[in-house]
Amino acid sequence: MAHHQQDYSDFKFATRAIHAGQEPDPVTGAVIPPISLSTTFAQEAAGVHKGYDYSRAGNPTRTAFETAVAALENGKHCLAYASGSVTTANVTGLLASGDHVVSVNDVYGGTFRYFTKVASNNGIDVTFVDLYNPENLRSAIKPNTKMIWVESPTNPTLRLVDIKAVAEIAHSYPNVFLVVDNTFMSPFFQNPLELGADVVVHSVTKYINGHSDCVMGVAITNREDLYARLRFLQNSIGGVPSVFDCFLANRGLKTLHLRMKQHEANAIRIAHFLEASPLVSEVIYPGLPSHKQHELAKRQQKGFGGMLSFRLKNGNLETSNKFLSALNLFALAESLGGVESLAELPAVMTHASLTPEARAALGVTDSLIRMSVGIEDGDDLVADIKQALEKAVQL
Ligand code: P1T
Repeated sequence: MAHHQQDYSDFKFATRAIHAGQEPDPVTGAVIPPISLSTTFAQEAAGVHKGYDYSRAGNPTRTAFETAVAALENGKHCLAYASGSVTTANVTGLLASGDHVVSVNDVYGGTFRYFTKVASNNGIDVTFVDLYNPENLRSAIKPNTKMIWVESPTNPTLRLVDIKAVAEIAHSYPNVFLVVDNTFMSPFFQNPLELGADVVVHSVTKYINGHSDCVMGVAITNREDLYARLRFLQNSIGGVPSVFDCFLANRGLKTLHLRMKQHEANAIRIAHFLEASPLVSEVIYPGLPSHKQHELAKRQQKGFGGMLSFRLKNGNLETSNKFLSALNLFALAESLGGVESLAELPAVMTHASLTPEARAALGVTDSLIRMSVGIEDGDDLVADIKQALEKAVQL
């Protein structure tokens, strides 16, 4: 925006992660984009400026981060927000009262809450559909359907949606656009725009920042019409991230490729360990051949990621709590995607805002444990899980 940014689209992921949007500062030569705290920018004449007028509308540190994320998702445009949740609200702001949304049924609890308790108050009708069979989308679409909302893999039961198939169905209707929440995969393991999505969103709070120290979100698109409207909404609603958070997330994403490889290596080890354990009844990880959609995962994703869920044998609220409290390295905490390992109980924590019926239908039971596998030493993580299982589960 302010000065020419080189096009890195011909470069591979790691090069884009480090260079896109990171041109040395034209004034000082600083190699790292400075934190531009200024809320306002001097103009040469009224309305004549260097691309920035007021920081809510645009800020150089935010531009550096947005440019980098756009390059990682192979997208033209990226907009950053103060959280993943306000990103969801801004994207839903593309709709008007009377419009209809079809959402995959197994969404993040906060997204479910936004659709059912906020968007619905604004006259937006949302239908939740199991998209294991993409054809289910066709029967859910109504004449007033405008947006399809998908997560893949879903949070927390790691079901996949065939994004290409859903995009083809969505685009066979006029004025329907597809949004994919790509938080679980990160841009390193999946690029939904290439599969036909119109908008990709992330909770940057997770893998993109990667260090559990800022809350932020992004939306990426190649569509000029959607970008123009989203940019207008970003400025009008004003849910913009702090400049310091933009700096942190920009620093974090430079190691995204290295972190994702280690998250995945550790998750694969743990998934195999859990699957072999007599104290565990089911392991859900798209990288396991036992996962119902393993073939789709291999085709659609560039890797399997660092998230897994599993059920304790004969598990209930008490055994789940025992297991979670017995872990030493895994913090009992919500969130995911940071370098440190976390474990949680979705039924009571991240997915408590689903109705009990919705949780039961999805299999989000009191025995379902979700892990965000960090990048610590894999041997240490397996040993920690082993001792906690032995404390919690008696056969
Ligand atoms: O927390 P926030 O940055 O507002 O992002 C919301 C969000 C959106 N999409 C997905 C897939 C998410 O997982 C989240 C946030 N999730 C958690 C806090 C969690 O522990 O699952």
